[in-house]
Amino acid sequence: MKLNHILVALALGGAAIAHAQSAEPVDHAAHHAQSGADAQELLSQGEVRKVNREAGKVTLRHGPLTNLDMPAMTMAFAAADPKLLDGLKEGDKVRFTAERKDGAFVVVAIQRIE
Ligand SMILES: [Cu+2]
Repeated sequence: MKLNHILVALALGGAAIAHAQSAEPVDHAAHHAQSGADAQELLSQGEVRKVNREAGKVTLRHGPLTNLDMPAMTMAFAAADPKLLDGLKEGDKVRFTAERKDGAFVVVAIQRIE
């Protein structure tokens, strides 16, 4: 009887820990589902040179973009969603994914590197 109580307590404790650990990644996944990409899809690295929230554009100094066959350079990208620019400022190091859409280069996901 006593042993059963301990096992129940362990099971409940274990469940609580599992739940606590799963809570953040679930939120994280939901957040990124909106931007259409998760961290593993952030293909490129760069540095924010300018953020133009009114125009929904960000200027990035980026390394080679292998998916776009583009060498390293500094250029402006349109943001697929203006919310992607939230919290970004000049000088931030970022990982991002850019795609070509209708002839324009668009950032579809971007994340600051801490
Ligand atoms: Cu470029």
